[in-house]
Formats: sequence, C-alpha cells, structure tokens
Amino acid sequence: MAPSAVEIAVPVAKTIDSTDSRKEADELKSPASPLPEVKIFDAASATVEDLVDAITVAGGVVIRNVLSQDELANLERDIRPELEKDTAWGDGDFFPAETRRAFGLVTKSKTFADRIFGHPLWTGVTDALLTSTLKHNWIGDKNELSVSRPQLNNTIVFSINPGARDQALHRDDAIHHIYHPAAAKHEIGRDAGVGFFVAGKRTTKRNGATRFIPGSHLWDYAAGPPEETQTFYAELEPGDGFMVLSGCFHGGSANKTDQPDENGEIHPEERLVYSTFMTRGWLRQEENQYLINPVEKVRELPEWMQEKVGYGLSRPFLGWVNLKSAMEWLHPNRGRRTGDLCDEYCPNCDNHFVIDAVTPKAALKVESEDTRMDARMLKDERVRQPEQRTIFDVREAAEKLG
Ligand SMILES: O=C(O)CCC(=O)C(=O)O
Ligand SMILES: [Fe+2]
Repeated sequence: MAPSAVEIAVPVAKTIDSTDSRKEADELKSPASPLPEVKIFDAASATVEDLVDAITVAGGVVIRNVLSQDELANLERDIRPELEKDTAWGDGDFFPAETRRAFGLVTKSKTFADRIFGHPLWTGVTDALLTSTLKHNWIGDKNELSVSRPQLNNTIVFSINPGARDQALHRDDAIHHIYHPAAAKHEIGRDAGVGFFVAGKRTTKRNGATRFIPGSHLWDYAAGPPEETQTFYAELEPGDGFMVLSGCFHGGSANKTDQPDENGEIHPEERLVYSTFMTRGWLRQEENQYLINPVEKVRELPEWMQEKVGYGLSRPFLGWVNLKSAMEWLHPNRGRRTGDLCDEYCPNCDNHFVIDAVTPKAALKVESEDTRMDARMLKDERVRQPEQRTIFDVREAAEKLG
C-alpha cells in the first residue's frame, strides 16, 4: 500500500436500538473481543474451503509448503536483479529505508505467475471471497445477471534488510476508501481485497515477518489506533505462504538482525517476501497493470491469467476498449471466446438475462405442432430473428401458394 499523508474522516457506526439488534450488537467484534486463533495448513492437503473458513474467522491463515525450494530458486533468479535496481525512498516514509522492492511481477517471473499469482489455492480463495454477482439490474423487461470476477491489485517483492523499523500497522482497505462498521461475523462480499505473502527466505519475528491483528477485519474501522500487543507474526519457512484480508491491520516488521541475538552474536538476515493482492473486478487496481506489464509479455500468459491481470471484462460493462473486451484488443486475430464482450445471444458468456418464473394459470390455448418440429406458432423475442434479405419472404411462400 502506498503512503497517505491526509487523515480521512470516518463515519461513525450506526446506532442499534431494537432488542434483537441489541443482542447482535453485543456480539459485534471490537478490539476488546478475544483474538481468534490463526490456523496453519499444508498446501498439499488444504482445501479452498478450509482456507476460506479460516480466513473469514481470523482474517488470515498460514499455509506451509506453497512453493518448493527449486521454485523459490527460480523465482529469486528472476527477481533479484530487479530488487538490486531499487533504492531507499527516504526514512519517515511508509517503507523503512532498508526496504528494497520490485513490482510488476507477473511478467517479470514465469514462476511468480504460475506458482503464486496462478496458484490454485490462491485463485480458489480469491474467487470465493471477491467474486460479485449483480442479481437485480432491470434493463427494460429483462433482469440482467452479471458476474464480476476478481482482478490483480498489486504485486510487490519486499526485501527488508537489517536495521529496518516496523512498518506502521494499517488496513489496505483504505486504498479503496472502504469503511465498515463492526460485524459479528464475516460475510462474503465485505472485502475489497485479499493478500498473499510467500516467503522467499525464512521470515521470523526478529527479521521482519508480516504481523497482523487477527479478527481486526470485523472491527469498526473507526476504532483505533491499533495496538502492537495484539499482533500475530506470520513466521514462515522459505516457500510458506500467508493469506490476509485487506480489512485486517497488518504491516511489515522491524528487522532486528543487526543487533546481538540471545547468544550475543550478530547474524544479519534479509527478510524476503513476495506479495500479491487481488481486488474486486469493479474497483480500480492499485498497481497500474497496463503500464507496468509489457503487452507482449502479457500475451505470453495463459488467457485466464490475462483476464485476471485486468484484461477481462467486469460484467456487465467495465473495462472495454472500443466497446469490446480488452481480451479482443489483446488478440485482434482470434475469434470471440468466453469472457469477451458480447450480447445476450452469446452461448459462451456468463452475462445472462433472467426472466422471472411465472406460476402457470389456466388459460385458453392454441394447440400447435411440437415446436421443436415446427416453431411457426412461436416467436421467441429472446432469439435473434433471421435477417430478411429480400422483399419476398420465401418462408411464407409455401403457405401462400397453398
Ligand atoms: O512487508 C510486509 O510484510 C507488508 C507490506 C504491506 O503491508 C504493504 O506494503 O502494504
Ligand atoms: Fe499493507
């Protein structure tokens, strides 16, 4: 998340006055509530459901062994030269001066794209938490149902070096001006985003592990400031991952490995973490994916990833170029595919018109042939009608002639 110098006035949570809602209000979570347990899974056995359940309760979850040591080595080979180009932003900033960063990782490393951005547990969790379905959009007499899928928000690798101070605890939800009052439990649709941090090296409380406050995604966002005493440090072995809701207080931590350890020895360590956030399809992306990723490199990704990078359409109508899906702009010579911008007649797309079901009533009816054999009695307004090319309608000619 980028630094912000202005303080934003935050609305106060609404007053609850009925008896039922008072009971619910008692259960609303706050900084005084007990902190939920942070669960730990292994990538080989965890299911998307396990992770979603754990995240919705605690706001974050640890997953062991997301990447193998070979994959980590490939990733570092791709990314290290990029980190070496970075310089300090100046202390007093959001990032301590000892942090080095690199961005635009989906096109800088195939391993990053395949094994982090495209990891099935990650795509499963973000699809579950960040997909939205618009059910009520009347356009004339048709009710349009539109699905908007999650898209990439940012990609950053953080190298935190010895001597770095704590990054201030913050919510990445602030980027999208999100405010939530306190909630008793999590509901799907609440989050602006989810983050995934994968350790490139061992990350510990001493060398700068990401810390977060479990359960803080359910607090009134006006409650603050966050207390360091409530933080949980996501200590990871190389290749482990940590997923966190953007509604949780979190931050990178101080790297104290420039100071003597419990044996009085100094062993400086770099804390290396690859991070990626996804957001909802209809929010602006934090990192501008169209400028940071060379378009020819984007074309090398599988199409489903191109869509997630931001070239897919957020239905019903967000992100078009020349009134077409950006996927058609990216691939001008290929035919239309699933996900392209199309009308209601398209058999591939997930943009559906829904006509509410009507309970049948007794009525006088005109009997006709089985309409699959002869549909002349029916005119389905939803089916594109054949174009008439001549002033003589040849289909009626047989009847006219007897
Ligand atoms: O470095 C970390 O562990 C967290 C970084 C972070 O939260 C941010 O930059 O928004
Ligand atoms: Fe953050």
